[in-house]
Amino acid sequence: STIPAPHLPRMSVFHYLFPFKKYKSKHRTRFYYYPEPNLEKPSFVDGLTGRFLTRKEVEEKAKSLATGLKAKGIGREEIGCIFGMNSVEWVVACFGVQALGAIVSPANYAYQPAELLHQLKDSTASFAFVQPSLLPVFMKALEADPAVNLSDNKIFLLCDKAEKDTLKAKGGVEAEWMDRFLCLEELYEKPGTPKRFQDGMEERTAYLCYSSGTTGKGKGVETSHHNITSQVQALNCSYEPIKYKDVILAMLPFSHIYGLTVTIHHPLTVNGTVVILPRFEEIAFLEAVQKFKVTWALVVPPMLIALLHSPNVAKYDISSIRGFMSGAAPLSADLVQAFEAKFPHIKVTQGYGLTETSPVAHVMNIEESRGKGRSGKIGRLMPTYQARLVDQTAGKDVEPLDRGELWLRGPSVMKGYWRNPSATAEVFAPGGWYKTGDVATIDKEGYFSIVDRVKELIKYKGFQVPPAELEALLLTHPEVTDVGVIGVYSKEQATELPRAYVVPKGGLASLPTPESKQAFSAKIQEWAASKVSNQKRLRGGVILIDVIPKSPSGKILRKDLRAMSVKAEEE
Ligand code: 4UW
Repeated sequence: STIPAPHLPRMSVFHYLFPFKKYKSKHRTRFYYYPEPNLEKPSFVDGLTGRFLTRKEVEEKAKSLATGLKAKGIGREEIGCIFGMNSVEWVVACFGVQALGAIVSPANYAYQPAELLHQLKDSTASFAFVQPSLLPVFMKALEADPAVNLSDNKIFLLCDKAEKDTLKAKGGVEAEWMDRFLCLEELYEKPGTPKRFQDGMEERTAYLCYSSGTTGKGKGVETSHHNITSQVQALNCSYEPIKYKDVILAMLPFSHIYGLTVTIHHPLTVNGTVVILPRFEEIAFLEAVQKFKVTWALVVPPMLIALLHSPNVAKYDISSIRGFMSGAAPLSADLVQAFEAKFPHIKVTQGYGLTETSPVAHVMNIEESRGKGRSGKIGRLMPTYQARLVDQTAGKDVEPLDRGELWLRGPSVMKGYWRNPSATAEVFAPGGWYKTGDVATIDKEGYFSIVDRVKELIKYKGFQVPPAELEALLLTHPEVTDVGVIGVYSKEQATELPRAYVVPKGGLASLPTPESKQAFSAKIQEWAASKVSNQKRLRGGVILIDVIPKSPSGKILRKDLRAMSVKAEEE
């Protein structure tokens, strides 16, 4: 169990972050802002151009957008997809939807049409914001299925008027799209006063991020307003919180709960400044750190590897950084030590969590970890959370210090999977315990370590890669009879790599020479790469085998495939 967060606000995400006067006197506590908000301070800065929005501007634009959306006939509780890389506009679109009281379903900008289509259909999105450069993927997704409920007047460009005009001047199909769709600025109308939530409305869904959970394809994770507000409140009461004077770098995708909560919502509660980069790119990162004197960055382990080995770091002044917070994938003690030895002024710590837990459930305090032999551990439980370690087969808690599946309970655990009661029932145990599918241990002092994963998921550089999705795709290839996909760990890259074990049509015998086998593997690898987003590519290779190991009920025995990969490594 754990300490409670002092006060859990029961209000919408929008009112929590941008409280209006009437609300203030009744509910305001010292935890909202730390210290008083300076409405004129840059809140979100474009890390490439330096263009920024103050807190007041974000609020005004969001309210203007909400009125504009309403004028287009979009109502509360409708679902709006945001399909774009991190940008200042992304933040405005997000809070515009929240000010309206509708739901944001953010989509990964790396999606290929089929992946995007799955999310649009499954979430039943009825309006969308699309970055102009992603329109070709977006339009292809729409063309693939006319049943998607998105008409031209409910598709908006995630850009300002100047960018729209530039694209229009270029001509071609882009210019046609610019004529068809409105951009954010063209939507703005007189800012209204967002409706206050009545009691219980904070349990409404605010976000639908997509996660495969323990098995199968991506599912919409219903994150309520209360889930998010509880989470940021807990973050402010835990570890070494970010502060007013911090400059926080946001380069992890906003479409993932890690970027969404930790780099948009949390900094707003302390009125920190967020420098936005569309994605992690070494030189852009170093330039932004130097130019904006970044103090704190949210990362995934492969970014630390890239910086550790980069010859470019020495050319920039990165002395402003006080710490990196890593999450979304295992961070090894070796990597932390190597990094801290090379950059002694940077403290590296990590958190653990899931889309389903909004996301942070554990976090390591830097002072408790440095030089105390605890690097590699995920830290203690966050305020508001309760945890159990459970023996799956016996169905009861493990003995102290033994390993067990991590079960979590608390106000930031999702409501469930969107319109998917059977998947929801599968991951919740009686008493409201959420079964994470990760195996953990806890030491005598209360520090947790993740030691294994019992669910199907593969993580490539922090991104989810659902094996079932790749398997379903590969089975559609005419020369593939059967397939099983697993993740293989690469220490050099500090990430898992998706690997497919494939049974070729006609069996292994149909490819008698090593060259023919190699050519077949390469063909499958390339074919898959053309169909999926970058992170799902089969970077761990395509291995040809005669039969995929399966249980009597026909379930792929991934542990046998994993054993095969370990054996091959040893040879
Ligand atoms: N060590 C080992 C870790 C770790 C980990 C996650 O895509 P999702 O659903 O969600 C995330 C959440 C990222 C995140 C969590 C906590 C945190 O503090 C933070 O910011 C610092 C970011 O990625 O994937 C969930 C799965 O990812 C694995 C684990 O298997 C989990 O079930 N995972 N963090 N530190 N594994």
